[in-house]
Amino acid sequence: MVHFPKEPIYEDVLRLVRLEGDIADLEIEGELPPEMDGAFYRVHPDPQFAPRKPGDQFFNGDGMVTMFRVKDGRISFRQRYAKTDKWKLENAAGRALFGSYRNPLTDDPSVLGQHRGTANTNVLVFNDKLLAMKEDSPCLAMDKLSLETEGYTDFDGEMTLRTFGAHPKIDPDTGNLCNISYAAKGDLSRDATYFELTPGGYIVRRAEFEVPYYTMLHDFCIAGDYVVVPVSPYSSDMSVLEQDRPHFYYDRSLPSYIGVMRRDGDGSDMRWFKQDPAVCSCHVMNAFQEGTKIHLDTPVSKIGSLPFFPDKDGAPFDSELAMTELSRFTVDLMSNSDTVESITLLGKAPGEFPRIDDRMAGKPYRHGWMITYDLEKPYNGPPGPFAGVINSLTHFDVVSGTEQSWWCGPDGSLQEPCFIPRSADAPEGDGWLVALVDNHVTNYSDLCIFDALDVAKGPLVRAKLPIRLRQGLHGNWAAGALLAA
Ligand code: V55
Ligand code: FE
Repeated sequence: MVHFPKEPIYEDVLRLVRLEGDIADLEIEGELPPEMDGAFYRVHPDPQFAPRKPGDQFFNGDGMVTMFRVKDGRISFRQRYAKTDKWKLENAAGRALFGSYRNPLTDDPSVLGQHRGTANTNVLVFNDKLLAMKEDSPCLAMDKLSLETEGYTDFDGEMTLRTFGAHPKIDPDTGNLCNISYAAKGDLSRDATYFELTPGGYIVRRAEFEVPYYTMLHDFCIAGDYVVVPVSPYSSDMSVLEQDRPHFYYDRSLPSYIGVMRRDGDGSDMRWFKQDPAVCSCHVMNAFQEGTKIHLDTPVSKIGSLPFFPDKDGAPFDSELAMTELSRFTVDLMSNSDTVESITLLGKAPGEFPRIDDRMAGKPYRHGWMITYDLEKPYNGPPGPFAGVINSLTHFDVVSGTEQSWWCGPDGSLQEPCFIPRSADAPEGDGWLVALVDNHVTNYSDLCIFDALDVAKGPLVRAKLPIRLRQGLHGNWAAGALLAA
C-alpha cells in the first residue's frame, strides 16, 4: 500500500495523478482550426512511490509526460511516465530507493552512483526523439509518438557531460539545440558548459566556464552571437546535504549576476555583470543583441521567488519581495563596468513561465506571454501551492508596451502556455497559444487554445480531460512535419 505523508505537496490541488493512459479523441468545445497539425508535449512531477522520508520537494517527483496530438480537427491524449533509471530501479524494488531532492546522501546504498534524475522539468522533440530533461542528470530519450522510454542518451558519444540543462533553446537560424549544463563534475561543483548540438545530434560548440558560486543554473538564453546566463543566489553547501535540508537555500549576502560570453568561444571571455538588488525570478522570456548591447527580458523580483527553498539565515519568505515584474536588463559590452547598465520595466502583471514565439529566440522580438497573478480576483478552490494565484494569461507587446489578460475564473489555475505558429513562415505571433487550465473545484483539466494575439477573448477551444493534471513545469509544440520524420 502506497502511503504518502500528509503534506501540501501531495494534497488538494497537488493530489497525485500517477495515471498512464490514452484517449483517442478528446471531447472538444469550440472550433478546432482544421489546419492545426502537431503535438503539444508537457511534463509534471508525479512520484511513483512515497518518499523515503517526509519533507521532500515537489520538484523531486518522477516525470509524467503528456502528449496532445492535434490533427484533422481532433485532439488525442497520451500520458506515460518518463521511465528514468531511477523509475526502473524503484519500480523493480516496489518502493523509493532514492531519497531527498538532489541529495544522494539520503539514498539507499544499493543505488549509489546511479543517475538520480526524474526527467520532470521539460520535454522537447529534437533529433527525432522526445527529450525529457532534468538539470541534474543526462537527457532522457523517449519515442516521440508512443512515449516509450528509450533511456538516457549521450547522442552517440557526443555529449559526455553527466548533466544536461532543462531549458535548451533552438537557434532559429541553424536549428541547433543550444544549452547549458552545470555541476556535471559533481554535486555543489561550480563547473558549467555551454554547448550546441546540431539537428543531427553532433556537438559543434562547447565553452566551459565557472559560476561565481555554486548555484542553480536553471535557465539562460541565446542573444545573437552571445549567451546570457542569469545567476541568482540560490546556493548550497555540504552541511545542507549532510543535515538533509532542502538542497538550495537563498543567500541574500551573495550578489546576483548576469553572465555574458560569446557562443563561439571557449568560455574564457565570460563577463559577470552584477545586477543587485533585482534578481531574475527563475525563467527568461528572451534575450537579444543590439550592437554592443545585450538585452535580457525576464520576470524580476527583489528576492528569489521559490518559497520552498528557504532563506539561508532563516528569514521568513516575503511574498511581496518575491513578486515579479517583467523587466529588461541591459548590459553594454563596450563598457568596463561590472554592473548592468539599466533595468527597464516591460509589463505590469506579475507572473512567471514566460514564453515567446520560439522562432524569435535570441533575436529582437515583439510578443511574449506569461501566466500571471491577478491578486484582486476571488478563488473558490481548495488551498494549496500555486492554486488561486496563477489565475490569468497575459500577452505582452514589448515594443508598444501594451498588455492584455484573460482570467480563468474563480475555480482554477493555469499551467505554462506554449505558442503554436499558424504555419512555418507565418509572421511572429500569428498563431495560437495553448495552455492547460485546471479546475480545482470539479477536478478536471481543459487544454485551452487561444488566439495568440487576442488572449483576452478567452479560449477558442477547450479539449476536456476526465481528470485534473498536476501543476506542470514546461513543454513544447512539435509541428506535424517533425512527427512524421
Ligand atoms: C526548477 C525546477 C526543477 C529543478 C530546479 O523551476 C529548478 C525551477 C522541476 O525541477 O530541479
Ligand atoms: Fe524551469
